[in-house]
Amino acid sequence: MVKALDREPDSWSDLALACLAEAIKADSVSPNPRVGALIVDDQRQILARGYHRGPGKDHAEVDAVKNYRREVGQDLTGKTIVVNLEPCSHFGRTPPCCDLLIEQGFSKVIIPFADPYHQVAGRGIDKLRASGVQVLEDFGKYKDLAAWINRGFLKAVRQKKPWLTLKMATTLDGKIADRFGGSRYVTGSGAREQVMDLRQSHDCVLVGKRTVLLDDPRLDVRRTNDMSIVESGTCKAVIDARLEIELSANVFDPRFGPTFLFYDRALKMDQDQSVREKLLERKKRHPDLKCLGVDKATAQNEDSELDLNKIMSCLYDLGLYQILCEGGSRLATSLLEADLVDQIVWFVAPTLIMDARALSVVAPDLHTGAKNEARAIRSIDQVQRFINCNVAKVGQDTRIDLLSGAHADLADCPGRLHLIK
Ligand code: AOF
Ligand code: ZN
Repeated sequence: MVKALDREPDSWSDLALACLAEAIKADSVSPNPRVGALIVDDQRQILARGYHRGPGKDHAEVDAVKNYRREVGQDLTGKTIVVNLEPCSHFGRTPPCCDLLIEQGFSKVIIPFADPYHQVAGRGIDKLRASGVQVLEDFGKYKDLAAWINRGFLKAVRQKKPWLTLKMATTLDGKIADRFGGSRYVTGSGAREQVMDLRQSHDCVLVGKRTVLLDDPRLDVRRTNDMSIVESGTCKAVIDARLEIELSANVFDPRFGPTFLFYDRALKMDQDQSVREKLLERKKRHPDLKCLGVDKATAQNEDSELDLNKIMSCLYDLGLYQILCEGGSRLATSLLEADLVDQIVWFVAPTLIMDARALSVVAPDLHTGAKNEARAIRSIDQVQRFINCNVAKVGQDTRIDLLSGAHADLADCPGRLHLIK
């Protein structure tokens, strides 16, 4: 996944990029951030590298120090360390990194920004400076990329909500399936390969009931390696308010990874034996299945859906900070209406279905019913607008990367990912 830089770093900015390349060697480390570290000398030569491999494992700084000792020597006096997050100052799963850096005699620490995590939040910087270590908050032109690779962590720590990416695959006329629900292979193999990357780099794949009923997706990661197929599971979240998904569905197959099932909390367990039985059956098939009861958005409305804000909060509480929603149209529409979408990856195939009844990618009128039709009528000045960050050709398809207006500061990132990947 990570290519070595093809030239020697000639500025702090290039070291910043090399540091980010270390950080993203780990795919998903939630609830922790992706962190890389470089130990460099006065000539800005990289002497040792390190990165964080996941909760409970060494922090990047510790990994780099261990690698330095193994590969270079014991004395770190006067060295500089480049880290893509403020060194921690707290006893968490591991001891404070700032103490280690002080003990080892580092003279300079270069970071992009302070860690917003409440246990750190500037204390690491203060402690280092109080001990005479120079701390520079300077990742130059790569400060936004540093924020991008930790967008899940940063949003979760600041807002107690995960980062939500919506993936769409449509025809030119905005259809995700034909009128019979057939949706396989809207886009080509290149786009599907990129969806595997998205699944791998997110902590959890979220889908609605209808997608499961229509497609019975596995939502796992499949890659072709030397003619053989390598499969790995993903964590999945499925919204099935009334427990209508068949027990035999792939989302309940433990071979494809852990699953969270969100259902309507108002379903009466004691009164309705079948609800209890359905939950038990599902847990029997999938030992890692967690069933979570959630309130409806509006209790008085029968048609109303589960409260998506609550589901997002649950995912946050579970330590899942970067969520990929893979449909369907109803869930996507509701997430967009609730203003919960941070990023959209939209694949468009060069095809037209030309059937008005084919399933549209976002279509509120399908589920709000006639009584809510007035809500669905919007004039052109009421459109939801996104920032167009990057457009790329993927085989015959087009990938459009979009961000919500709240993330304008990250708008250049999707087009610059090749710098670190
Ligand atoms: C990491 N890796 O390389 C750095 C982190 O409880 P712990 O020990 O896992 O600490 C997690 C916190 O430490 C994390 O939320 C972040 O604020 C800080 N820095 N974390 O996982 C690292 N440098
Ligand atoms: Zn640390």
